Amino acid sequence: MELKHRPAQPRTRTPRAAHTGLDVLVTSVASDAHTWNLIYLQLLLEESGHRVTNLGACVPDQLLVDECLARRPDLVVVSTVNGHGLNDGRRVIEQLRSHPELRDTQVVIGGKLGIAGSEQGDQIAELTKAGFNAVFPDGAAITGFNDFVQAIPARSARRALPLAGAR
Ligand code: B12
Repeated sequence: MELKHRPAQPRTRTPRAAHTGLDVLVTSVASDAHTWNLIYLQLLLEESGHRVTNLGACVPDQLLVDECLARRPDLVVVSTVNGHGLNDGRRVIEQLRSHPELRDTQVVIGGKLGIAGSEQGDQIAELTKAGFNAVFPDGAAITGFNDFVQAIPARSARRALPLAGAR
């Protein structure tokens, strides 16, 4: 619907944020059909000024790999809540890291990673060892995730780094 009267333009402009926002891929894993976790993460990230592509639930491994290779996101956020996160996560990160182009991509995983009562400490250790940059189990404060994301420079900014510091 077209607006007949345009609302008045604000007189002042919000100063541009120093952080220009990241290209983020939000995804679940092949076995997981839950979706509200993904919507939550998308809204959270968009609210902080990031651009989100949400692949949705039950994402086949190869689709995730293909999307990462095609989009080269600054950050991949894997969410899983059905209790199979440890196995799914290990398999997915192994496939992503097997591509040289994705070895340095920031990839995190979070949610209800195992079934109730399973050891969160072990899950974090295993998933980190498998190649995730960070693991956010259920119950972890969301501020930890926000701080982690905020510390990632966008790829455009990384390209502009002096060669000595670039990876
Ligand atoms: C709705 C629901 C469903 C719906 C999903 C519909 C849909 N379109 O999403 C349906 C009916 C399909 C479903 C199916 C199943 N479900 Co279900 N489901 C739920 C329920 C009731 C709510 C989930 C929800 O939407 N929460 C709202 C979102 C916003 O919150 P969230 O998912 O908890 O995510 C939060 C955090 O985990 C965190 N988070 C998540 N990911 C990430 C990632 C990062 C990086 C970070 C930082 C944070 C983060 O942030 C979110 C906000 O706090 C929960 C129980 C509950 N009360 O949580 C069970 C639950 C998740 N389901 C469960 C199970 C077992 C199943 C089934 C296996 C049941 C079955 N036997 O068929 C199937 C699995 C299907 C599959 N293939 O995955 C279990 C998982 C057990 C576990 N992990 O210990 C739960 C916990 C129920 C229970 N108590 O047993 N489910």
